[in-house]
Amino acid sequence: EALGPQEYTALKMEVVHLPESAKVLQEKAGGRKIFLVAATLRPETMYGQTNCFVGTAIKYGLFVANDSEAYVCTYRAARNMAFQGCTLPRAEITQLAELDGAALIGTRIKAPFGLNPEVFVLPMENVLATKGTGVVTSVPSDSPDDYATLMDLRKKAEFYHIDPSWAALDPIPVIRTPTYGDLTAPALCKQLKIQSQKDIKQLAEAKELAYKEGFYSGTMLVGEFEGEPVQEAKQKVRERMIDAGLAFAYAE
Ligand code: A2H
Repeated sequence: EALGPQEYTALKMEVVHLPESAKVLQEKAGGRKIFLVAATLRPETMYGQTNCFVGTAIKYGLFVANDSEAYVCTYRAARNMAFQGCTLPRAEITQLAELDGAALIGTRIKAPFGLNPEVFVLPMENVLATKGTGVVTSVPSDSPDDYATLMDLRKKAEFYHIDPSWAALDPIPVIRTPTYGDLTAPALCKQLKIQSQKDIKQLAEAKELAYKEGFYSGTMLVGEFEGEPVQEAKQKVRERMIDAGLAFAYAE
């Protein structure tokens, strides 16, 4: 756990299609556009999104951002956003609806900057209700947790109550590192013999290694900053997303 405040990038993933189980969002949104908001520490990897994760047992709310937009995230995150001025002014919180993460599974959303323009919402066991927004965008090329979870979902689609087609997008090379090549997370999962998202200890080690190698030695393979070191591209990609209205700064 970091000592100072974590500076996240809150990614606005606009809902394109809701399953029956999540129609309450549309009914309560008052005509506003609906976004799942995902907190990430690696904005430069967003080109490689293949899906998005929620915790099935976590409670999510639909919160007013302004007259034309509403955000799906935990109540805790909405309160932090309100105090940081990301949603309604004067730290006001207006909740329009509440639902379990399970109801969101199968929602189709836009993936800002993603080479796959749209992705599906899928379940992840290790999503913490007490961190970020409770929504995690998935980049299996560079996040060992995301890769291990995606492989679990593919192996046991029925067990996880998902349509196999929702987990069909493959990891996309986004960053090249000298040690792990173009697909850092799959390489590390193989090396550390990670079998599933339940291998918490090995995943913590893989996450650390992937983060350090990517940040200090990684080079962008795609996007506007192709060829640049991750250390330089990271902030630039973040600014581009914020300037485009696709993300905002979120700290906790
Ligand atoms: B990261 P830290 Cl490519 N529960 O984004 C579990 N994990 C969560 C979460 C929650 N409630 N909220 C955010 N996260 C994930 C991208 C990424 C991330 C890559 C590589 C590593 C990585 C794509 N997923 O994180 O404990 C989010 O996943 C490892 C550093 O606050 C977020 O960034 O340090 C990261 O964990 C924040 O974790």
